[in-house]
Amino acid sequence: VAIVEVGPGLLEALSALRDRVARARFPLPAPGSAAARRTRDDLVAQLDDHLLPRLRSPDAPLLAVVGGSTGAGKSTLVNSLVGREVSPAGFLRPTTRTPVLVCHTGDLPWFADRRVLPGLERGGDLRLEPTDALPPGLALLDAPDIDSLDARGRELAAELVCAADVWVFVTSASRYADAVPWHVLRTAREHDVTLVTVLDRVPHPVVPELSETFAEMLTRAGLGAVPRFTVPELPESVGLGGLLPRTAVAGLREWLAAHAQDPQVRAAAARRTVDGALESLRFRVGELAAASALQHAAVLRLSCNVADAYAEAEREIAHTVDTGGLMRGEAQARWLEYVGPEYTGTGERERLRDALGASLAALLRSALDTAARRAAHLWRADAAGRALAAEAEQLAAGAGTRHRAVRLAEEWLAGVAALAGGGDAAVRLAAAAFGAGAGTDGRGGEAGRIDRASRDLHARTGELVRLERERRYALLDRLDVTPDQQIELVAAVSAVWKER
Ligand SMILES: Nc1nc2c(ncn2[C@@H]2O[C@H](COP(=O)(O)OP(=O)(O)OP(=O)(O)O)[C@@H](O)[C@H]2O)c(=O)[nH]1
Ligand SMILES: [Mg+2]
Repeated sequence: VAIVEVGPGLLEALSALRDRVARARFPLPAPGSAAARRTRDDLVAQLDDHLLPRLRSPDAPLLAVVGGSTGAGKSTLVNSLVGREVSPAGFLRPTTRTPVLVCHTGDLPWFADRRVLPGLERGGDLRLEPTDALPPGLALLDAPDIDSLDARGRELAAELVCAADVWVFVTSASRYADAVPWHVLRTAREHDVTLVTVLDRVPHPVVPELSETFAEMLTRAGLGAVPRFTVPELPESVGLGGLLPRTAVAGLREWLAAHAQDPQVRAAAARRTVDGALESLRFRVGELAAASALQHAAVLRLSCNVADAYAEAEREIAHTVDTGGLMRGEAQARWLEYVGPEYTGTGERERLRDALGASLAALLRSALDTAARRAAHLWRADAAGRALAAEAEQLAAGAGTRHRAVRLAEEWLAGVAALAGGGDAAVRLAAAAFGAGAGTDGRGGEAGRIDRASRDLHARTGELVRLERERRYALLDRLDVTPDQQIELVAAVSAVWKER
C-alpha cells in the first residue's frame, strides 16, 4: 500500500532543491552565515535521509527510530520488542555506538541498499538485523544517545532522527528533565514528525506521579497529543537474557504494529511527516536565501571599498601630473642643471631622464600604496572583510606594485623617446609632459607631441590603477558570491511549493 502518493513533479522539484541547497555557499562571515551553513547541512541530510527516499518509495517499511538519552534503556526496549538481544544493552555509558536496524526478513532489501541513510556503510556504520519477530512493514532502529559527549555521536543521532518516519523518544525517570532531549523534542515538533514517547525505568511506586509530571511537561512543550508509554522498573524487571517482560512493552508494540500495518494510519502519519517537512523546508530555505542576500550585500560593500580607494588613487595621480607635481624635488633640480649654463652633455641628460622616471614611479607607488592601505583598512573594519584584509595586506606589502610602477615609468620614457626620435628631444618632451615650462622650442608639431605623450601617460597610469584594483577584486571574485544564489534558492523552493 502506498502511504504517500506524490507526483513525479514534486520529486523532481525536491531533488533540484536538494542540489541547489547543497551547492549554496556562505563563505563570508556575514551575520547568520554560520547558522546558514548548519541549516544547509541539516536540510541536505533531511532530504537525503528521509524525505526523498520516503517519497521515492512510498511502500517502503515504516522506520521507527528509537532515540533518547544514554542509559535510558533504548537497547533493552528494542530487544524486548523483538524478543531477543539484537543490540547489546549494558552498564557502560554509552553502550550503543553503532546503530542497529531491525526489520522483518522480507523487508531487508529495502534497507540493504542505500535508499535511506545513504551516508552509512552497511555492516560498518549501520548493523542490519533481520528478524521474523517484527511484523512486515515495520523497522526499528536502535540509535546511539542524542546527548552523546562526542560531536560525531551527536551528529549521527540527529541524522538518524531525520531519517525517522516515527520517532520513539525514550527517556528515563532520572533523565526526563534534561535539556538536550527536550531540545531535540522541540525540533521534532517543528518538523512535525510522528512522535511517541516512552518514560522508561520508572520505579514502580512513583509510576502514576511521574507519568503525570512528564505528561504536563509534554503539554507545556506543545506536545500534549503525543502518545505516551510508561515502563516501570523493578529490580527484576530485566530478567534473564536482559529482556523486559512481554507485557511491559505490549502497548508500544501494538501501537507500532498498528502504524505500520493499517494503511490509513500509516498514510496519515507519513503525510503528516512529509507535510511537516515541506513546511519547515520552506522556512529554512527562506533563511538560506536571506543569508545569501547578506553575503552578496557584503561582497558589494567590500567591492565599493576597493573602488573608492582606487578612484582616489587615480584622481591623485591625474591631479599631480596635470598640475606639474612631477617636476619637483630631484626632477626639478636635474632639469635646472640640464637647461643651465653648466650643461656639458649626455651626463646631465641621463641624470635628468633617470630623475623623471623616478619621479613618476614614486608618485605611482605612493598613490597605489595609499589606496591599498585604505582598502585593507576598510575591509578590516568590516566583520565580513576581516579575514580577507590579511590577504589584501599581503598583496600591498609585496614588491609587485613597486616593480610595476618602475616598469611603467621605463616603458613610458621609451615611448616618448620613440616619439621624439631620442636624444635631447626625448628628455625635453618627457619634461614638457611633466609640465616643465621650457619644453617647447617653437618648432612645428611640438605641442602635438606633448599632448600625445601626456595622453599616453594617462592611459598607462589608468591601466596600472585598474590592474591593481582588479587584484583586490580577485580576492572577492574567488568566493563566487553572486546574486544568483538567493534567486535560485527562492525559485527552487517555489517550484516545490507549486508541486505540492
Ligand atoms: N532493572 C531494569 N534495568 C533496565 C531497564 N531498562 C534498562 N535497564 C538497564 O539499564 C542499563 C542501560 O540500558 P540500555 O538498554 O543499554 O540503555 P541505552 O539507552 O541503550 O543506552 P546507550 O546505548 O548507552 O544509549 C542496562 O544495564 C540495562 O540492563 C529496566 O526496565 N529495568
Ligand atoms: Mg543502547
